[in-house]
Amino acid sequence: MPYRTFQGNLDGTDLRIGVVVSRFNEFITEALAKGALETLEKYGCRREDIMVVKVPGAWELPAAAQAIASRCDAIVALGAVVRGDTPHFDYVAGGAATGLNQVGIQTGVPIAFGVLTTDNMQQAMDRAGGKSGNKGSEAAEVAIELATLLRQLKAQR
Ligand code: INI
Repeated sequence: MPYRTFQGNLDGTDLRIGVVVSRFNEFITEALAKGALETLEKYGCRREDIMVVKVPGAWELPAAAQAIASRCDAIVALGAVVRGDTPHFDYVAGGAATGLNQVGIQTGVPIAFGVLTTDNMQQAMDRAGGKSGNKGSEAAEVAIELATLLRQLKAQR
């Protein structure tokens, strides 16, 4: 007797995806957004089913995700928090991570965490289309996989 095993896939057709992206460190976050949007389209998401919402900084991402969750099958959250000389980094990065996690759990809409938290700009650039890939693109894949997985699970007894 086989186990009943479930796993999502990368078929983005018919998925409504929200992309919440912060403008702080914009040249990084725009590269993340480009990677995410290209990946969503590559896997079949239609432009009219993709909602892009821009906010000032990573701190504001949870509020934006909360506002659109009921209209999305999954959300991609993108931001770039770069460590400075003050504790501000920890508050902003921690608030974004905790807030997005809470919104995902409370709404049941999966949120892929594509918020970079790095020690410096070079590390951020490396992860926004540089030598370490594009975390926006990876987050978009995760969003599609989770949305398709949850769809399967909801259709099961
Ligand atoms: N927001 C970021 O997205 N990244 C940062 O690196 C950052 N730093 O370093 O301050 C940042 N701050 C702004 C914050 O997200 C809010 O927009 C602001 O505090 C107003 O609520």
